[in-house]
Amino acid sequence: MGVNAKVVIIGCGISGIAAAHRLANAGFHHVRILEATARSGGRIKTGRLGDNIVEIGANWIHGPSEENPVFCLARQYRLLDPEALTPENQAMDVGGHPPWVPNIFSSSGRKLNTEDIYPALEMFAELMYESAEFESQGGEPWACVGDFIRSEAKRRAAEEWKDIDATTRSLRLCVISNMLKVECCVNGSPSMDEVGLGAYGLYKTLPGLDCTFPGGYEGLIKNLMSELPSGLVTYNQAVRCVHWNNTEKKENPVTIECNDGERIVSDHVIVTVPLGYLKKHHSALFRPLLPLHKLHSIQRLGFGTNNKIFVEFDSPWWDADCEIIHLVWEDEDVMVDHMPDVQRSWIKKLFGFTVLKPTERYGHVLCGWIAGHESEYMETLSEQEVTHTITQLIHRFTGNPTITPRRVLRSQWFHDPWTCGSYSYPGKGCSAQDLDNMMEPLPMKGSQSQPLQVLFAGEATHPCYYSTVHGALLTGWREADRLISHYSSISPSEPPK
Ligand code: 6YU
Repeated sequence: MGVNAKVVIIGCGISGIAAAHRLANAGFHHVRILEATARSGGRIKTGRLGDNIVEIGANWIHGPSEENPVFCLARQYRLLDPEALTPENQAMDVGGHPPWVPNIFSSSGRKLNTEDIYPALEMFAELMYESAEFESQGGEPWACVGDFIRSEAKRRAAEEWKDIDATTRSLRLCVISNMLKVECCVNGSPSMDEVGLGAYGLYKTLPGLDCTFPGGYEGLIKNLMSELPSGLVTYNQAVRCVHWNNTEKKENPVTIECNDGERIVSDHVIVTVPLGYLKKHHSALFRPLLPLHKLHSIQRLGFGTNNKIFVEFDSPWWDADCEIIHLVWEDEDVMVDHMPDVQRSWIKKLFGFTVLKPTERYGHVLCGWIAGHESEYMETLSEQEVTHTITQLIHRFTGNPTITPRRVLRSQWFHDPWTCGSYSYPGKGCSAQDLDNMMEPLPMKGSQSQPLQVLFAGEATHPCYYSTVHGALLTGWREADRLISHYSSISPSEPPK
């Protein structure tokens, strides 16, 4: 019967593709993906800036080593550079923070001496490490990571840097502000004040030094798609409503209503829409509505915006070995990571740039990173306004008014109607239970109705790898396996449909 069950998957991102792949390989003949847009990949999206490939969405394989299925697939499809495949690369355990060589500029147009501010970077790394420990200790002396970092940094600075001159001490606190903005990008949160301290440690890292796809992340999608039966995906087919638990229907208890009015009946639906979309549309997307505990978890989990601004130059203004550029505002020793006046000061939220390497492949291209409401506001500006503001910023921090970007390209994830932001983070008051609730299929256990009508996959449903491609992929496999084992446990005498 399993192979005859009708399964509809909503969304053709990596989790939807992974679920379809697994089901098709297990012999399920009636699998369909409905995708709102004209393309596969969702938040894996490779674009172009002039002659260069750039990643509009996911950038790295986080923790490329044997336990990471994205790494294993990329290796199988021969999509990686030789360095990424070396045992040394796979064994490197950097705890999610690669040791990049920095250049640090300040708002008064100086390049800072890394040695002077190194103690601030070290203190920040310690505090982030400690933030992750509260989860296992079961206690939360502060409600959010931001409060913990600020109050501890203030206390430790007074104690440990008491003999340092006031200007350097203040500058180090400004560096902590900058690092909080980096963390907003890493976490996809508007501010570290929104990230729950008790749940921060739920995220787990894998060993391996983060690597990129030289030919673009979308190569992974293309390879996986080429192994699916043709015609399995219907593009430009947005789903409006999932009608489930129709107790009058013994067969195909789920009806999927599309935006164009088409109604598709099925036994199971795997919902992979992003958490941002779910937050906004859950009340229209499900009939009957989702159970309350699931709704509360959807609300408690955070989903924020992290955007990139690619900037190409004729020649570099950073050091040859530089991998990351930090822009430190000298008026931020109060350790702020969000701007009270977003319209006037949105650019202050951009923490800096990563350098696209190797230069022989990319030329002189930087990727600026900006998270939060400031990032969402940036999306509303014209490309010219963004270019102008970025140019002014670089002039101010380098003290060189002649630097001119050749080309600029930015992502706009918040205004993407099918994503509504970038990725999820554990909000204040979140716990492991919320992630369990996210992945729980419907109807709930104990119900008399046909089981596993609505299943949930997607990055925001992974208990410890949320916000990543490998997390999303694993959730697709998980939900496919749930169906496969459901049918393999049903006795063969069960009447076929
Ligand atoms: C990673 C990285 N990375 C940067 C940026 C972004 C993300 N991620 P999808 O959205 O893909 O698919 C859903 C589909 O559903 C989609 O196609 C829709 O069109 C469709 N849909 C929606 N509504 C529909 C409807 N009604 N009907 C039909 N279809 C509908 N991950 O591993 N490495 O470098 C980055 C990054 C700018 C935006 C990332 C990264 C996140 C991944 O991209 C993302 O998780 C997956 O692609 C999601 O796949 P999916 O299938 O779930 O959804 C310490 C600590 C702290 C914790 N965080 C640390 C981790 C850091 C995360 N880092 C990210 C960083 C970057 C730079």
